[in-house]
Amino acid sequence: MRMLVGFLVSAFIFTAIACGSSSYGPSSNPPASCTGSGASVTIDATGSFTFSPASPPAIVAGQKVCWVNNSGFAHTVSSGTAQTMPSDDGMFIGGALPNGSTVVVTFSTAGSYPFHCNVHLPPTYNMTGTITVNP
Ligand SMILES: [Cu+2]
Repeated sequence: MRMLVGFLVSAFIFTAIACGSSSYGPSSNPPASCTGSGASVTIDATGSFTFSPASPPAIVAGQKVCWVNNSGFAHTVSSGTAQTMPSDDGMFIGGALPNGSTVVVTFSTAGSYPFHCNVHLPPTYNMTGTITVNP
């Protein structure tokens, strides 16, 4: 029995270490990633209902931003400042960001692009950020 417990602990530790690497077994689902999206900036939609970073370093017109959600919660990437009701000002096309997904947006025109999550709205949440696009 003691050996079995030791084995299980070892197996758990091995599994935990293995999950930290970039290789996954055929039956496991790798977490969503922005790797390979070509994006210059990655923004994490978190389980504490924030975007991280909320205001990433400026990109240049024509570059991409990738939002990734491995939080276990559903989020959205919606254009404009957050309102108390779901809203989207249409300055860019984001969309639903369910757990395990990514949204990649190409920003072709210089400007300041606020974004927010339409699930986690004020006054309860402040799930917002801004993309700055330089010419
Ligand atoms: Cu959200």
